[in-house]
Amino acid sequence: MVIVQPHRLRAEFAKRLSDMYAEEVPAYRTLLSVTREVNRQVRAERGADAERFGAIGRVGVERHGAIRLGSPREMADAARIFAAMGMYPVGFYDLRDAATAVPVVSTAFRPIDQDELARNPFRVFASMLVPTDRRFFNADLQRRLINFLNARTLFDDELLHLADRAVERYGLPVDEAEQFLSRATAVFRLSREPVDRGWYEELHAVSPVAADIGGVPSTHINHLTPRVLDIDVLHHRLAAGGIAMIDAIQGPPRWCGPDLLLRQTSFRALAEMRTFREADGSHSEGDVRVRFGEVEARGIAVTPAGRKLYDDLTVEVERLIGLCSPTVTMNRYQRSEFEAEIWTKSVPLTETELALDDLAYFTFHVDETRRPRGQEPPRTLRKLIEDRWVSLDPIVYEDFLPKSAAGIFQSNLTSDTVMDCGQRATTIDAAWMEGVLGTELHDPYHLYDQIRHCSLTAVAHELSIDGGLEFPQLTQRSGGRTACSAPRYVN
Ligand code: OOG
Ligand code: NI
Repeated sequence: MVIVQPHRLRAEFAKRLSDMYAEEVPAYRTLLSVTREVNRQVRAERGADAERFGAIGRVGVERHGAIRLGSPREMADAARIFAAMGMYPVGFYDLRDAATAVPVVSTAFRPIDQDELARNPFRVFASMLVPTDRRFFNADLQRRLINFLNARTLFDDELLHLADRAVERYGLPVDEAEQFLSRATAVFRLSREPVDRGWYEELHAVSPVAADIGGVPSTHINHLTPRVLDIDVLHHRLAAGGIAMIDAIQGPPRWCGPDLLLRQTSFRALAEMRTFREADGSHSEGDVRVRFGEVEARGIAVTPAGRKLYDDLTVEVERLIGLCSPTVTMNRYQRSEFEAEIWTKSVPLTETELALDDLAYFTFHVDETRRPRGQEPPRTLRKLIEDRWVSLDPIVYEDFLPKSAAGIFQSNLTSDTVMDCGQRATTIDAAWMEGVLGTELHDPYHLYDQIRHCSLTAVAHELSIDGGLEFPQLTQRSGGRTACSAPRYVN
């Protein structure tokens, strides 16, 4: 019997969602075609270098989606659906504490093995509303919101059952795969069901995101994000083409050193018609602006030290810009030039230096052309790099940035979240989220560290460095490291 394996389910699901979203939001189609054009151009200009952060085949189909759920049960159900497609929760993002607070906590479902990422890296940023957070919702609203959310079913039993079967059998027979994919895609289609005006507006007054999640009886894909090789060119081209872009590119600045982490930008949410049910039972049409288009450029994953440097620089740039204002006001271009200047002074300018300072993640391999002959190999990674025994390849950042995520949420809302800062936050952390999901919540640093570790184990083996090679490592969580293995299965 032909079994459709998880990576094929994932690729097909991503494609179906993308086709559906392009039908629902025509501007997304424009975004895709401009993205393709820019990628083609960058490839023609930079040749093989354009593929340093991923083969063009991967980058061309690469998307992330964003979904917003209401309750622990919905989150746990989503985890089952994504597990069927080889997507596992990675990272914990608390957007309630961001400068632009949003009443959600999030994780990202994504493939975690390198071979799986290479096959199809589709990932989904999944946010969950926190109705128990008193800073946003008073006791009465919390109770009614939870009742509303508990009364709805986003993922039906048949879909969940198919998902569990796919996990057990590592895929599904063709007919069941079809069932699974069409049901899973349908969950995220924009519903035409009337929305209760009073309820929606009551939540909207607290937070537009709360209304988008808890004000309607179903869910929908919020946005899908293609990956572009030059985000500055793309931003410029879309803006010049009359698409209302948000001003900023979120994340690191454009600068002369290696691309790090993630840079994102989006076009403003578009008005979509929805039917509302009024208090007297009559129906009326209205505009809702919640869904938008986003695009992203991915760079190298950073180590905890690299991340601290990034976070510190972000704060420092804000501080310096704050010091200059209001005497000097900078436009977007001046601001990003200023930021790039600070980066150039503070961040190593080459991949090799980033590796030597343990600021970013790479895989290493013995460089047969440059490796010194007739010498004993050194025992430290530093010496192996300095003496050119090994060359390095960047490990791509596969995750998200909470500040950018909060910025993306907020930049697309028409009003602010109302918070009562006198109230205490409910304590919700990664361990809590892991309990909700009922499955391991992976730490992104450990995933990157493991990829680096495996490549260095292979280097040590190849160079017969007995007794091991010295290189930076994270301290392991309980449960330990999984073995470095070849791909678990073949196409
Ligand atoms: C999610 C916003 C975060 C990103 O790319 O950082 C996000 C949302 O709007 O639901 O998608
Ligand atoms: Ni996004």
